[in-house]
Amino acid sequence: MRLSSLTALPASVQGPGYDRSAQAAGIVHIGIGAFHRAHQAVYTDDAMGAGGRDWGIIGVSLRSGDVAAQLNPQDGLYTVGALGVQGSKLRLIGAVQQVLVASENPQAVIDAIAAATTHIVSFTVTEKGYLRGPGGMLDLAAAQGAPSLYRFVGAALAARKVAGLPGITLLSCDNLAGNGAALKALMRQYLAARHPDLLDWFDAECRCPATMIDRIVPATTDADRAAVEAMLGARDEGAVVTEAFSQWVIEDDFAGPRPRWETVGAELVADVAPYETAKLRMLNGAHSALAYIGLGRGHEFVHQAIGDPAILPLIERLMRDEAAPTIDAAPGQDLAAYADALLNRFANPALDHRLSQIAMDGSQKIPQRWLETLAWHQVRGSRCLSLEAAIAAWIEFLRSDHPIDDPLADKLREAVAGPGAMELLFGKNGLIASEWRLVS
Ligand code: CS2
Repeated sequence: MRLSSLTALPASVQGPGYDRSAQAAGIVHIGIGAFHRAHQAVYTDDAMGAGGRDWGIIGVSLRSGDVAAQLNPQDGLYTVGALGVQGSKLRLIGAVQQVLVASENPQAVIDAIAAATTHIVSFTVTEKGYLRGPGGMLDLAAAQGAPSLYRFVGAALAARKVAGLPGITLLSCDNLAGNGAALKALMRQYLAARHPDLLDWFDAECRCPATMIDRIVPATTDADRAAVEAMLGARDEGAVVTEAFSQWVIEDDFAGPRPRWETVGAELVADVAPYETAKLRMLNGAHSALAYIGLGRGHEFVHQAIGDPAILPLIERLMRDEAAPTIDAAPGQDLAAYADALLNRFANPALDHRLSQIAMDGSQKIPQRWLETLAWHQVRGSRCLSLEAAIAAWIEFLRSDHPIDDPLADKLREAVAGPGAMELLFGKNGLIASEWRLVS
């Protein structure tokens, strides 16, 4: 039996605390993967449970029809399993109303963003989804080509302006440094090329707040779906599993109404930068190092790599001695405690988080995770032995027979094939743009 036919939930499973059928959609989310379903959709579900109205989510997949096929037959419903050392907890999320596939029905996506009831368009399109080329500038050819977030948002903004509707908030929930400002700059480059008449309206009416989003969400496996089925008594093709921990820090700068996420655990702040920088350089920086060093030592999961006595001290050093000193902490932000908490989360044996999932798209992740830390130390003349080991492990990984899933895969393979790999990757005209430069 499919989840949608379930007439009553088991007592242990919490369901939506509001009338789903009475909610309009206020949010369009582009990139409705497991991460969104386990993170922002849960906060939004909670916000509606706490009395917020009309914050239903229309999910969009840019290319693949997989999530639509999982969720639409279930009326958008799915479960989130929080796996902790103390056991797991399942809940049913009702915030997602439907999933559109942009490559199949582009106009529906534009209409959803242009609807008067929509106030927020949020994004988890991963680092490469922003289509940044050299120097972090928009790759305009890619942005105008096959389904890109820019095309849909650009067309919808034009429709909103013509209809005399207010602007909207574009909320990046990806692991980019300064994600709000980055999205704004990229969107402006697109508009300048395709809809120059919208630029002033965009600047005046729209907002792009920065966010720090955090929850570790491994790709769902068949075994996870079977375990959920046993607990739920029904088949949930859209199930996601995650850790108990969740954090969301959001810059409080919205164009119009927003859910009261701050009443359900999110932090709305004036400046996200210290949290975002700490997360990128400590959590994600450690993650990428664990991935390449761990895979090189034959591990499969994060909890195995962090449990390797040859790796743990490197990761401790990376977080505490290399990354933490580069962060201008906010009042009350305790980076030593943050590192302790991260080590515990990485060690969670209930969460089979694949190193190969993190190893994907290294070219898009490494600048903000490692190279900003290295640049900070470079100008001060200090070394980063752990990050140097991590870079060496990445190069070894690129040289190994692991499949390389990265938009620059071919160029990376070529760069590391012969001598001078460091120069070709990080030299003056190297493949990876960064403030940090190899000095020979
Ligand atoms: C991970 C992140 O896959 C990766 O590269 O580092 O997805 C990480 O799990 C999340 O950012 C945690 O919030």
